[in-house]
Amino acid sequence: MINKKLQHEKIVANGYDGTELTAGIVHIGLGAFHRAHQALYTHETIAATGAFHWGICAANIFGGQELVQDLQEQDNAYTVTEMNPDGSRTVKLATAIARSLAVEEDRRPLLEIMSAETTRIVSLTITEKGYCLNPATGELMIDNPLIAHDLENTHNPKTALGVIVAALGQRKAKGRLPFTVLSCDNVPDNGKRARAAVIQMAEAMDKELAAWIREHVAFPCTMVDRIVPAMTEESFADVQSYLGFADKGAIVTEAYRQWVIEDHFTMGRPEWDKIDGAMFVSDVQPYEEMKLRMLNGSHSILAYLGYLAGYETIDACMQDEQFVKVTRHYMNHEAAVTLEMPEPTDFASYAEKLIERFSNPGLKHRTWQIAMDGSQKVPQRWLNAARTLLAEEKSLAAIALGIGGWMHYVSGTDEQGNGIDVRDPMAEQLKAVAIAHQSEPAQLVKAFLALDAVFDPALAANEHFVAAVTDAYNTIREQGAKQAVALLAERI
Ligand code: NAI
Ligand code: CS2
Repeated sequence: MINKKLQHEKIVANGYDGTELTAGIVHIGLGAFHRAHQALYTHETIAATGAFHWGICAANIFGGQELVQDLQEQDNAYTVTEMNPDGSRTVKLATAIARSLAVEEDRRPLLEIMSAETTRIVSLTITEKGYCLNPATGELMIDNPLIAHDLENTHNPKTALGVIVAALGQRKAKGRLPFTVLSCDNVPDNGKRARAAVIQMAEAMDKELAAWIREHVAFPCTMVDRIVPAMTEESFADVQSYLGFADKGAIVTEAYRQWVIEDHFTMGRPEWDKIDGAMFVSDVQPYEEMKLRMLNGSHSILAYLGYLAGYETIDACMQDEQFVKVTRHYMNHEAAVTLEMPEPTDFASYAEKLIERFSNPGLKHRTWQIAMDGSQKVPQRWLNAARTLLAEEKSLAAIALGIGGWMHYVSGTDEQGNGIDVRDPMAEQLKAVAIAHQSEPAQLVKAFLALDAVFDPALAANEHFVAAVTDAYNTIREQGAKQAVALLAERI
């Protein structure tokens, strides 16, 4: 039964209370995004189709234990507040999560559910770093300590990859069909990368299992889009003041959403395309690249330059005309021109829609949040476009400014001399580079570019690229990020 407080006149309830569900989907990564995107899509699909066997069992394997407890206290039901650009909001009740699990130490309860007959899909939002891939090459980082642990502890692995391999091994042993692995992270070719990572992991554990996975398991690619900022005390308070009660599982997002899914599932899938914004296609790649370069690439430019300029949120950046001008220029002249789409695409309208979405005053999306894990995000958001622009002898001034901003940011000190809380799997290495070369900017830029987990050697050796990044880095160093953006805005 849904907690009574969530049955409320201001909440769109959508018809069922969750008790009739069985978990056809196991989701790993019960964070903000899953609740506002896949779990809501699934909720609305079940409400529309009555397919109660597509309930979700959502698990956290790294952190997020408190959220699981909070959700369990309200029978895993929670509200999704959609903030419209005009300031109005729609609050929806989501009840597709049939069960939630916190499996911090012992992964075996999760493995049991993943190998159950009823589980047909294992979906993931485990962040870019959760795939343990070298960001520049996409290869599994076999010497990553977590991977090394899993290769020794195949029955109680720590990583999502290890858990997937172990669960597939159990299904094979029991003669069960394999579930489909559905990556919903902002990773290019996310299905292909997840497949390569899982197969490489399996190869190191059990070659026969690896061959079975290669032959039988589907890893569809997806493009996922919905801006979902991490909840803050202010956003919880705002939801509470609107609803009149506290919802510890609440999430606040925009009205916009999109989900493009490669239609390749071995044990069926919900009819997600019954719901607005979701569609099944045969090839996701062009949509995914467009979104990664246009939306996420802009986000990262705004995150690094905006943070250094003292803007706490993306909507605050968008109140600065120079930031808007540089973002628009980046999208139209450094991202869109590098994309190849299967059909004519109106990039300029897409860019304007993104500017509208970024400007939504109802979304307090912190620049600090987006700046997180930059070593994993920079290659896929900017560097493919950079390579194309260099080959075509086109300017990449906005990308160079983004990279220069990233280098300042990960050095760990802001323009006022305050420390920056840099969250990144490579944080220590990045800081060491900055400290070693702090008095020689040109060397510092070269040393950052020499990090081959982020920049490939050919790019790092390209003199136009090095010159553009060095110039951007120095401008920020001498004039500050806000002025560096203004100077670029004047030139474009
Ligand atoms: P979040 O911080 O709320 O949740 C992160 C989730 O990832 C948690 O469930 C955590 O347990 C899990 N996680 C972290 N490191 C992990 C690891 N090494 N292995 C396994 N699980 C791990 O973040 P949020 O907003 O849910 O975003 C998660 C991912 O979803 C993003 O990294 C991105 O790839 C994707 N995404 C997010 C969007 C957003 O606007 N928030 C929109 C589109 C995609
Ligand atoms: C953001 C994305 O955190 C980030 O790095 O750029 O999570 C962004 O909000 C989503 O991709 C929007 O779909």
